[in-house]
Amino acid sequence: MALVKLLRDAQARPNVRGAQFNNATVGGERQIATSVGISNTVPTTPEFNLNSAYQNFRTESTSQDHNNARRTNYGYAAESLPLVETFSSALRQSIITALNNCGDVPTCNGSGVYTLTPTGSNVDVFCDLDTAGGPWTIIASRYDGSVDFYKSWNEYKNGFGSLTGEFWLVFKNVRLLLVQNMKLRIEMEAWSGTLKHVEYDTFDISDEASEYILNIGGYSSPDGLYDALNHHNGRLFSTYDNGNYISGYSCTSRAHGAWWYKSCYQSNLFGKWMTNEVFQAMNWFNFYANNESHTAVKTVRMMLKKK
Ligand SMILES: [Ca+2]
Repeated sequence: MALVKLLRDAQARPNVRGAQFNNATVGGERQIATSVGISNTVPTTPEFNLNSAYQNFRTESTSQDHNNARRTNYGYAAESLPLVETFSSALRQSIITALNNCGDVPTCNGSGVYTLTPTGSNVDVFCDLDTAGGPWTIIASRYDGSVDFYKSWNEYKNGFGSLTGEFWLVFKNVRLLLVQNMKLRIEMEAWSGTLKHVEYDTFDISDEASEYILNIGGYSSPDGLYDALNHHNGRLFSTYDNGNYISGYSCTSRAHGAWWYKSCYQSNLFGKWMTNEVFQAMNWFNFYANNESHTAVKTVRMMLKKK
């Protein structure tokens, strides 16, 4: 890892190390070392605060004259700057690799893409630190129709879309997150601008061999949004190339989507992004209470929080 290289370089350059570690970042180095199992490699200070040190790095990284800022703040010699550059990126990466879920992200860092390691394997996610009740890990986001969700089984399993745009986090990664008990929140906005959301206190998805069976429970909605996912509880996932619905015709084709279809759906959040109230649209049954129709929605976010 880059950090190990950094420390090796530092040890090979004692004149630089002496200058570098005689300041508030010293403890930061110690924290990094601890996180990768090589503690006591460098000296430390008892009052060190990881969050504030990292915030300093964030501030520096946006500074137009960041080299001067580093010299001013930390007293680095000019010749140590390449090492400092490595140190900064190593610090950020080592913090990232220590995250098990979005709740571990220091709140000063803000919402953004982070690398979690809930099982030891890296999984990049978008952490939402702004929405009430969070932090939330976004597992699906749709808002402008830029990504076609009519995808194959392997794409739903392995990947499509972008974490900073529209995406489904894909089963491979969602299941890594589910080694920890998670609750699910689904937010949506109808084309009228009405916002509503539901939460499920339990959320799980089985493995690929059992075809990603949905398991939800503990529905609640302060908005009174109808529970249009319960219809799909216990169902296998279906894509156009792997139909697991109970129907004499193709649910995936008629719904132009992929979902835990039964015969066929009450919710179709991976359907087509379109305004029309048609069967193929990304929609949610009974969005407006008691209207008994599939209301097309403009935006959707599915998100998890560790319980
Ligand atoms: Ca099948």
